[in-house]
Amino acid sequence: MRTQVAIIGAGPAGLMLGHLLRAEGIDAVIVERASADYILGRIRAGVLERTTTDLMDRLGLGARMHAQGLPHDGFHLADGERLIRIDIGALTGRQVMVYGQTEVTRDLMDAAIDRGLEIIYQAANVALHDVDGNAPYLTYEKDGTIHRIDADFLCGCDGFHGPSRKMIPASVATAYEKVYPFGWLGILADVPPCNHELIYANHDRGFALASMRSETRSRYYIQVPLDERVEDWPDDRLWDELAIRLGPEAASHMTRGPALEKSIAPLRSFVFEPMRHGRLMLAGDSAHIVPPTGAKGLNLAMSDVHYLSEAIIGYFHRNDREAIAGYSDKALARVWKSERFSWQLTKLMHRFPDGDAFDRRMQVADLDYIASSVAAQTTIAENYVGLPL
Ligand code: RFL
Ligand code: PHB
Repeated sequence: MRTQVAIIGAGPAGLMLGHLLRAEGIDAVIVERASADYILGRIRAGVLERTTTDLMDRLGLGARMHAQGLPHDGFHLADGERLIRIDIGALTGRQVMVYGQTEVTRDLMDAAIDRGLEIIYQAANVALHDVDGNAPYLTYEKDGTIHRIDADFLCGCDGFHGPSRKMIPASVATAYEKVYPFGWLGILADVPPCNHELIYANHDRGFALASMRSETRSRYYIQVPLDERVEDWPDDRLWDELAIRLGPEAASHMTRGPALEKSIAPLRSFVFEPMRHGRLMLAGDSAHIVPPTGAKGLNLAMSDVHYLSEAIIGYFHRNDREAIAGYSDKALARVWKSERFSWQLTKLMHRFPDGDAFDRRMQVADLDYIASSVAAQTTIAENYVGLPL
């Protein structure tokens, strides 16, 4: 098979990239290791920046998101008894949208066939070849046969563990990484949220987050040590811990229910430079990871593919080779700003096992300043709602 752009990975990055290219008449094929059901069963992001919702709208795929998603004007930072509301609506004139990654993915998957975007699911042993020559291609196995796709460009949208990033030689690359000494244990349950907005809580026993997917489905997280096991957290223990960490006011509105999903995710900051090598471009989690505290991972994947689609469209429609060459720097400039925000919010809201009394005083001073300064709240709000593309 021959196509213009072969995309590895049908997560949000790969699917959105495929659609943005198809909307400009560029041929694209997505090769995905998992099945569609498996991808739709992964519970991940919940908060969309305006930049992300604008991309869905531009493609004409925002109808269900606007009907079912929850626009939010603000969120809370809690520290002990104190609740600081960040009024993102008043401070930035914009909102975020609470609409699950699962739903975004479903909307993009459902529209693929109609728009001529082919997705090959359950492709095993995907391998990239000749990425620094003029005729790159990939191979994969399906139904006992080896298939080959020749393309002008290969786009690695295959997440943190995919094969694409490994094709960029160490001699030209730099990886920056910070691994945090804790993870997030998440629970999804069909119960109404305890607050109509998100609450990020810094408690003596560790961080907690009250989030949601809809008015009847809640998503909560707690900070746990890295060696914690999900089996050690039966539902009752987890609800008890959430009630303590989120504080009496939130706890009094918290409805308990059986877990639909429960899992632990490690926290990491990671950036891989450059995001292009020859005719291979990386986008989304394949090139960078942020800790989930800032709700930036999915949104960064979307801004990457916005820049990447513009570069590829420039190449095919205007023979603009510079755009391809400039993709990495352009994407990384926004990536690093989101990395900074996610890292700062993580440091502000979590208890670090090696943290001392001074570190804690710094958190309290920071939160005091945020509580009293419109400038500080504006900084948080404009980062949370999403920096301009
Ligand atoms: P994905 O979603 O990981 O998709 C990559 C796809 O590539 C496929 N793949 C392969 N395909 C073919 N061959 C191979 N060898 C392959 N290897 C892998 C995989 O099967 C998969 O389908 O990456 P993408 O598209 O870059 O999207 C990134 C986002 O998924 C991620 O950044 C967010 O989920 C992060 N995140 C959040 N982001 C936000 O913007 N807001 C949030 O509120 C938010 N909350 C979260 C999160 C991530 C979490 N976890 C579990 C990591 C909360 C959590 C708990
Ligand atoms: C979520 O609802 O899953 C969620 C919300 C906000 C975050 C991270 C995760 O910062």
